[in-house]
Amino acid sequence: MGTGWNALATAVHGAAGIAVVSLVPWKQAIVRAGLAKRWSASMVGAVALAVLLGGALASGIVHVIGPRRVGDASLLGLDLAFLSVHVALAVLALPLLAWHVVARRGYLTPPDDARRRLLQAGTLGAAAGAATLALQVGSRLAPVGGDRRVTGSHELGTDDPAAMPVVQWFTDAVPSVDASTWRLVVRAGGIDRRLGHGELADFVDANRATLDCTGGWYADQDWEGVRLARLLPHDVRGRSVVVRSVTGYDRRFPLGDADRLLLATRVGGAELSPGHGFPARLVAPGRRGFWWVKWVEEVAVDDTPWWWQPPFPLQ
Ligand SMILES: Nc1nc2c(c(=O)[nH]1)N[C@H]1C(S)=C(S)[C@@H](COP(=O)(O)O)O[C@H]1N2
Ligand SMILES: [Mo]
Repeated sequence: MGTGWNALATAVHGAAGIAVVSLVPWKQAIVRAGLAKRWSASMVGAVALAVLLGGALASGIVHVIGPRRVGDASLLGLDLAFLSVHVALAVLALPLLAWHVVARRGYLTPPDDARRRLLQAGTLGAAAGAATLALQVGSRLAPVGGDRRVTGSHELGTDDPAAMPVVQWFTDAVPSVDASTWRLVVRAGGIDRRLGHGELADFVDANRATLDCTGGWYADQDWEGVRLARLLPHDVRGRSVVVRSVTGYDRRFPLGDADRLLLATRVGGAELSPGHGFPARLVAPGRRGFWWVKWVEEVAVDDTPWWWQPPFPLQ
């Protein structure tokens, strides 16, 4: 699941980047005329925007074709990969971009020019699409930047969990969980079921799955634990299942996914490390890393639609 959409989203995103780069020669005249004027607040904003976008484009390109990391630095627990720099600069640029567009409204061309504009945009889109395709085919034939997935992520720590990065959302940190007092609570149909670590570790459902972090790396591992569906009553009713960490971090899934979701207690044949989610962490095949809730303490079925949550974890 998701792989087709991921590939499409990655391709569209790449094509948009190429389109922006290819517009630079055309926009140069406008930029030069703008810079010739007296310095104003809006000009400072435009220059800052250009710097941020330039940096975002450069780091995006380096992520695709270049080395994987900016040294070994770690920022707020995130792996400081080129992709993180790319995302950070793009997020910083967003408010400036909105302001720039609003401030320049008066420069927009009159409506009778709309047809020509549309044709230009269409041509640009098609050309950027063709260039992206050529790049993708080209990088298959002559691989640069090493082994990458359709999401653009680089392989790191496959079959070697100790070499796999430990990643938290910047709002979260590795807790120390005492397995002797820890209980998994499963709430469904008005009944709470509690399982201790020993009980949970008895299950041997296995799944080889790819953890693919939006920070730009992925790893294949052999995960072992219990399928969520096995913990729920056979006649369970509800629309979604929410999986919550001892830290409060949670993600909600369609109830129909319970069969594919694995609550893992082991990886690569050994107990999970604290960083990777001890005593139990979710394995959500086909979904990006941020769905793989670590340090799970609660699994609850209710009638909330699964999409009733922020697109990214915010807590
Ligand atoms: N409780 C909790 N689970 C979490 C996160 C988090 O911040 N808190 N981060 C997610 C993200 S973004 C990723 S990529 C994976 C990383 O798993 P790992 O640290 O085992 O490599 O955990 C996910 N599970
Ligand atoms: Mo992630």
